[in-house]
Amino acid sequence: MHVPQSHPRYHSLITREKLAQAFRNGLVVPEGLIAHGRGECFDYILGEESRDFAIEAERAAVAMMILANHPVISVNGNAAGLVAEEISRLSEVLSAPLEVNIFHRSEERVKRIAEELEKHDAIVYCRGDAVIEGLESARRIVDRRGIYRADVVLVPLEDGDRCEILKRNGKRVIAIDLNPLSRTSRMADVTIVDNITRAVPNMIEFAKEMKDYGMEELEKIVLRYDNREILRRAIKAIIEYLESRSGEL
Ligand code: PTJ
Repeated sequence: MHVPQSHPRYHSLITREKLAQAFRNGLVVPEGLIAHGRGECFDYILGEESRDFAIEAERAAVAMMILANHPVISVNGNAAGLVAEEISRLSEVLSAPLEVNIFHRSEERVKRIAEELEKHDAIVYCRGDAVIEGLESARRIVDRRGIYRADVVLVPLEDGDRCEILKRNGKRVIAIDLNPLSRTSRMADVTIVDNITRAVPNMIEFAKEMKDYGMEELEKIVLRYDNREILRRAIKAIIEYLESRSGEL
C-alpha cells in the first residue's frame, strides 16, 4: 500500500504496513497484530515520543547490559517484524547475542525469524536445547548458550508470564512495553515504556556513547535507577496528556 508522506499518521501507517508484511511473510502471528494495536493505543496517549522516563530507562538498560557477563536479547515475531535490522545492530554494539524466543511456537517460524535476523549479520541462538523451569508456555524452550545461562535478558513486547520466572531463575530482566500497567512492566528490573521502533535506535546511540564509560559510572547509573518511580512517572504522563487534551475541547 502506498502511504503519502504528507499523511498526518504517516509513521504509524508505515509501521502497521511493515508489521502486516511481516505477518504475510510468516514472521508475525495474527495475535501479534492485535498486540500491536494495544501498543499503538498506549503510544497515542503517551504522545508518540520517547519521554524522559523512557530515556532514563533506556540508559539504565544499556548500562546494565554493558556490565553483564552474559547479556542476551530475546526476539519474538513482532520485534523481528518491526526492528530486525536495528536489534541486530544493538546486539553487535552491546556484544549481546540474539535469541529467538516465541510464545506461539512453531519450528518453521523460529527458522524464519532467525533467517531474517541473520540477513543483518546477527549472531542468533535458536537451538531450543534447554528449558526454563517453572514456565508452562513455549517460551520455556530456550538455547543453552543464550537465555539459559544469561544474567541479563532484554525482553521486548513480553507476554507477561515469563518475566517473573526469569527473575526467579536469578536473571535481571529489561522489558520494552508501552503498557506501564502490565504485569511484565511491574515485574521487570528495568521497564522501557516506549515504542520498540524508537527504543532500540535510542539504545544503539546510548550504547555507542556509554561503552567508553568506566565501570563505576555505569554501576552508579544502575544503582540510582528506580523502576517503580519510572512507572509512576509513565502513568502520570498519561493522565497529564489526557487532561491536556480534554482541556483543549
Ligand atoms: O511472536 P510471539 O509468538 O512470541 O508473540 C508475540 C506477542 C506480542 C503476540 C506476544 O508476546 C503477546 O501476546 O504479547 P502481549 O501479551 O499482547 O503483550 C505485548 C505487550 O507489548 C503489550 O503490553 C503491548 O502494549 C506492548 N506493545 C505492543 N506493541 C508495542 C508494544 N510495546 C512497545 N512497542 C510496540 N511497538
